[in-house]
Amino acid sequence: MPMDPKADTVVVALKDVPAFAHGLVRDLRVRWALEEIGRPYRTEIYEGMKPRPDSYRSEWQPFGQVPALEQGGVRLFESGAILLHLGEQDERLLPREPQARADAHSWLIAALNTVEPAVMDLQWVDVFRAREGWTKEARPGFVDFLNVRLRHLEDAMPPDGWLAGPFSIADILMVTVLREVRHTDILSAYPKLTAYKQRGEARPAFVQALADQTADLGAPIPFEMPA
Ligand SMILES: N[C@@H](CCC(=O)N[C@@H](CS)C(=O)NCC(=O)O)C(=O)O
Repeated sequence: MPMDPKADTVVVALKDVPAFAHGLVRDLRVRWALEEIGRPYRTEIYEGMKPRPDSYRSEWQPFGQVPALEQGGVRLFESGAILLHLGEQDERLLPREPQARADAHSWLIAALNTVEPAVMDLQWVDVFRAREGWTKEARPGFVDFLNVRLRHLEDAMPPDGWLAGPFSIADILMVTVLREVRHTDILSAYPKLTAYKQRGEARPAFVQALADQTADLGAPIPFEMPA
């Protein structure tokens, strides 16, 4: 539980992804949320290194990405939208007290729209375009920009507990975004962020979600960026 081949909730995920993506693929966010509320789900799996078929783009996700979710005859995509959808269904994911709920909304969008772009800039130069000469020149600027974001997040982070008070979908988003810099030691300068990420990763629902995702992913495959 909650992975169940007979479940009517479907999470679209990937298999056979490169090592740098193993454990980071964004269906983890959806699996984690479903684990938190004990909602059974099954997965529909696509090949990570092949373009998804046109039918996937027309029927599930217009950009061919994962995750996507089907539940009760409704399909949706974008991890943030999926988590908001699930949060509406269960207050263990989205608190009902007005200020806590507003905080959860704000932090969820901040994770996606303020912190993750800075993280992705760094992934871009370190992983996706690592072999291109311009990345050496661009990297210090991207690191500085990410550090500004992380310093402000560190300042706002409670010493223990969660962004909106109770644990919420905002934490699923923020913790999974912070995991995306695992190829660097950049987080070690931020003790509250480091502890927060560890608190998230210690939750039984996260541990189970990651184990189930890892089982679906298969072994990491070698990945060579074009020279
Ligand atoms: N903004 C999207 C991003 C989804 C995304 O980047 N998914 C990656 C996996 S983590 C993907 O499907 N990559 C394959 C591709 O873009 O073809 C979300 O949060 O759902």
